[in-house]
Amino acid sequence: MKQIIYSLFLVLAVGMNSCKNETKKENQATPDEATELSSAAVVRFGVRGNCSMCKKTIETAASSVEGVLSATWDVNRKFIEVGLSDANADLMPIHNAIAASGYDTEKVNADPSAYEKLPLCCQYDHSMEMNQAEHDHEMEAESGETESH
Ligand SMILES: [Cu+2]
Repeated sequence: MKQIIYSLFLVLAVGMNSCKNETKKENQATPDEATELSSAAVVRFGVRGNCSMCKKTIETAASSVEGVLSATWDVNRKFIEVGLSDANADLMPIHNAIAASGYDTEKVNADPSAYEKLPLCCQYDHSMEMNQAEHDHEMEAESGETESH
């Protein structure tokens, strides 16, 4: 239990320190809210990034694509959930828009010059795992525990 609490704290602390000039989180739609739209399809795919500034850039890029109703990027697990007006819509324009803004997706690598222009704190690791499972952070904490009696 302690480990889980510790790792949650660690994730929060890392997230808060990663960008000093990050803007306040606003209009955060949860995945649950998005799936309640009965006429819309929601798709999920991996996108790399670091912080809430990245989140804003990624979501703005995805939202600029026609047919995208909502876009919510998960900072901890590195994926985006995109609400589509048409369930059969081609996803490549969304991948391309995100890549053009400087971020790697599962299918398209970031435009290198856009990546270079990102704030230093947003220049994420290109080997970062995308679409992470929820329990991954628990495992990281295990190695850091040095308890003695
Ligand atoms: Cu960032």
